[in-house]
Order: sequence, then C-alpha cells, then structure tokens
Amino acid sequence: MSQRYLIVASRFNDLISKALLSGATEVFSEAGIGASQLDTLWVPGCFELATVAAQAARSNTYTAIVCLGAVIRGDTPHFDYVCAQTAAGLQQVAVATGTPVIFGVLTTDTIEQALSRSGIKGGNKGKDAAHAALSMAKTMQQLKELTKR
Ligand code: INI
Repeated sequence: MSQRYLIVASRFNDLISKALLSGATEVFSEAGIGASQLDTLWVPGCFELATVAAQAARSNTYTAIVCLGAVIRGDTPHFDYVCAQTAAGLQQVAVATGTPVIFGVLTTDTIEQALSRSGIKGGNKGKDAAHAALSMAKTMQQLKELTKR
C-alpha cells in the first residue's frame, strides 16, 4: 500500500511553524514522498493538534501524522498547560490508534531558542520530525510482518 502522511501545523507562532513545515516537507520530498501523498492542515494553536490528529488517525488514511508548532513561555502558567496537554494528547492518540503521531512541537523559554531550532538560525526540528515519521513507518511495517507469522 502506498504511503500517505499528514502534517498538522499550529498557526500560533506561525513564523516558526512555517519554518518547521518547510523542513519537514523537504525531508518527505527527499524521501520520494510526492505531493499527492502529503497533506497539510492548520489549527489555531498547539492545544488543537490532538483533535485533528485523533480524527485523522481514526480514519486509517495516514501512515503517520506529524504535528508541528511552537509553545513559547510567557509570564503566566498558560505555557505549562498547553505543553503538557499537547504532549499527552498526541501520545494518547498514537498509543490508542496505532498510527504514529510525531511530536514536532518546540517548547522553549524564548523566541530565540525557537528560531534556532526551526532552521531560521540553526537546525530544523521539522526535519527531525519528518525523519521520525519515516522511521516509524518502517518500524510499523516490520511489526506488521512479524505479527503475521
Ligand atoms: N499555542 C501555541 O501553539 N503556542 C503558544 O505559545 C501558545 N501560547 O503561548 O499561548 C498557544 N496558545 C494557544 C492554544 O494552543 C490554543 O490554541 C488556545 O488556548 C485555544 O484553545
């Protein structure tokens, strides 16, 4: 069966999300994943990533789902709630559905730290997220073959 991937990106801090998205897209393209095998959806903030990931995973359409965004610490505890619930929500979707859900969300104290992890000033965690999705696709295929025997 041909592979199909979904990227879900958060509009909040969209300068960072767009840079992560471009890194992820580049890696998929280098891996031979064509435009027809890669869908992208946007959500308002990282808190909403799990909602879309859950529905997408339940549809059994995607080999893996890559979630991208940046949560940057502010002056209130809001950061902690968004980070914790985003991470827990995405992990829950992955474990409950068996569809790999990749946590490509930066959680940083400052915008500078986010910039230096999104390819704008340094490495790009969006690329790492796409690599993780491709790697999980392989592992899940291996597992399928092993459990058929
Ligand atoms: N969403 C983010 O993706 N990053 C943030 O840094 C952020 N901060 O700092 O508040 C953020 N908040 C919005 C949140 O994800 C939801 O969209 C909002 O609470 C509506 O549910």
